[in-house]
Amino acid sequence: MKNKNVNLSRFLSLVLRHKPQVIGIKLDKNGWCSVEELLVKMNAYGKNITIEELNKIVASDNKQRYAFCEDKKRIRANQGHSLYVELDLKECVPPSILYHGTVERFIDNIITKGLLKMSRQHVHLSEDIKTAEKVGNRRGKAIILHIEAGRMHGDGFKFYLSENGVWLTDCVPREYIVLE
Ligand code: HQG
Repeated sequence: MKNKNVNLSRFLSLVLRHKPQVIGIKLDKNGWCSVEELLVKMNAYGKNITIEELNKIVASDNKQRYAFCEDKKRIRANQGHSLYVELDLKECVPPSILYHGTVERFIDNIITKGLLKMSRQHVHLSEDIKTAEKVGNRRGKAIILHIEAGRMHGDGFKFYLSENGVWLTDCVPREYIVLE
């Protein structure tokens, strides 16, 4: 059951952040899609899921990746999109230091070009080292970069805090990156 939900959650991430066309749905400009249509199309695609299972995934996802709108008729991913969607992110003042977990093979490039958003809409940063370690460990042995977010903000860079607590920014120039 747990594995089934992990699988479904991964699939939801694909559909709601990257490729809704896989099951033939469209997201609106804010990233929302109809819950009813999502369930029908996922089941038609062979991903058996009930509304109860979807509710459970949304409520228990370890990173709160998904959210329902108020009347629960629509659903979207809170962040992490590669598709362009307007999330109406809250611009916020960041803490003085934020963290980014990456791996050795990217370091030379990061030192040359800074942190870039690559295929996503933003560079993702976290408030704690543990989260950054998890993010980096997805790709190998995590290397943690300390980002001088307070100084960046003072210099005019914008920061956003997603609904699920991920700090987002457009890029991090190399001079704000401290390699530990
Ligand atoms: C790296 C997951 C070379 C960057 C995670 C990262 C996170 C560069 C990769 C969320 C670079 C992009 C985001 C440069 C950045 N040259 N490599 N100039 N600038 N990179 O997946 O931060 O499970 O787009 O270090 O837990 O790894 O999807 O970003 O390694 O929260 O919810 O390029 O995705 O969450 O990879 O992960 P990603 P990320 P979910």
